[in-house]
Amino acid sequence: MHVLILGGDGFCGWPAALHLSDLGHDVTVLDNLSRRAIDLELEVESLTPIRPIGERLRVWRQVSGREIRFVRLDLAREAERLTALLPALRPDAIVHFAEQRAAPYSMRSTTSKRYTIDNNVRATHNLLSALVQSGTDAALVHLGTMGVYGYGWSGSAPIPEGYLTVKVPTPDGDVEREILHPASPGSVYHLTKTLDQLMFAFYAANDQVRITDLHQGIVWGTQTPQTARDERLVNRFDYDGDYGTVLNRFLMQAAIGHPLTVHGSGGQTRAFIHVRDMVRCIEIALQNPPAAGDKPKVFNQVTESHRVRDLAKLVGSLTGASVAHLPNPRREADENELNVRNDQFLALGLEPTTLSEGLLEECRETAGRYRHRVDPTKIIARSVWRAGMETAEDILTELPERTPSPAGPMPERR
Ligand code: NAD
Ligand code: USQ
Repeated sequence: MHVLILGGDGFCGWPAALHLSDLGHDVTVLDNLSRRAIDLELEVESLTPIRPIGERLRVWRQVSGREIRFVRLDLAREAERLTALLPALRPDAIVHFAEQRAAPYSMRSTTSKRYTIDNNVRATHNLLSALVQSGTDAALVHLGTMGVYGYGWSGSAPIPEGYLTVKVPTPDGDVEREILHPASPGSVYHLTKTLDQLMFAFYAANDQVRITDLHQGIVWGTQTPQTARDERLVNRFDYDGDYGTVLNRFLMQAAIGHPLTVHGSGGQTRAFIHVRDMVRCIEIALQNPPAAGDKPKVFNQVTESHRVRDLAKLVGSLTGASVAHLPNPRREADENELNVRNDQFLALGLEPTTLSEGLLEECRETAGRYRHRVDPTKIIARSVWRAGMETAEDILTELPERTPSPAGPMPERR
């Protein structure tokens, strides 16, 4: 298959591109490198020393003998170029990772709210309209989010995969209908994913575009067998208050001797998936596209759910890290249940990597190995959901000289 990976320089897109290339698919990566630009804006760097995209692709050719092409294009702003590119590339499938994906960044300022809406909504719509206009019959796999369902909307009822069967009262009695699960976004970022869903429903019905939407949980871990083949292929690891996600942040915090930053009570329950399982899910989704004319196929791309405070307890028990309960900069339920159906991926052969298998390895191999690259002043989350909400002060402003860690002594500071 020729697979076009949109956002293929990012945390999920890069390992997915290498995984598919390793399987023998012909891969083209498209990216506008905006994520690297946001690092510069926020004055942060990936914990892992990611290499420029040209070097990444050169090294992959050296170690695998396989070519991955690269196109630098802004999906939100270069619709005409995209429309011309698709018939030239003739992809069999497209995987769409290319959106601004951090909820805190999307709430940081009016400018970042507008950027997130403009970037994500236009990118998705430009893609759909370019597929139609160019007559490109490629199966589309999009990365959505568990957050489209909201947290707590259905209490302890299992969250179905995309659609809900409801009874609609009519004068002649109730009729059953299958509807998109009600959307309940918790941030401007999550809002863009709920808007994406409506665009997919429309283009699948009107233009018979074949679409799979993967409602993914929080991805943890860093490396896949392919990104681990050479240090210059290393995947990115975000740890800062905007882009760092909770479990990877806890691992980084444990590695430098920083207390684990639990927001509020830590009763928030979220769904998780390891990066190795994420790439396998992309492979499975590509093998099982819907037929033309079908409604979008939705998979819940998650393997396990945990409360934030339980994750902190687990990481603390493995590493000795202490826990700090900080004011929550987000408006979100303090406690919620989360019961997610993920039957489709399991039935199609996904074998989940559990936290208990992967956590220590991740502490040692990544968070521990690169802990000297942490800037402790970037750890506390300070993007608030409403002006005036309380945030915490820095807990550390300098890295401790030596921190006990499963990875051994601390390397030289940068
Ligand atoms: P990321 O920011 O690391 O990668 C996104 C990539 O898309 C970046 O390389 C960026 O430069 C590129 N991009 C953004 N806008 C673009 C545009 N207009 N044109 C071209 N390229 C553009 O994010 P990620 O963590 O790899 O997430 C990938 C997708 O998966 C996102 O859509 C995200 O919402 C979804 N997702 C991620 C997670 C997670 O935990 N990381 C969880 C659930 C869903
Ligand atoms: N949290 C803490 N301490 C921290 C960081 C986060 O307690 O140091 C809490 C947050 O308040 C929140 C939960 O942990 O309750 C999850 O936060 P997160 O930053 O790990 O994840 P989130 O903002 O939900 O976003 C991430 C990805 C996003 C993806 C989403 C999947 O950045 O792209 O869509 O996970 S999901 O959460 O399932 O919707």
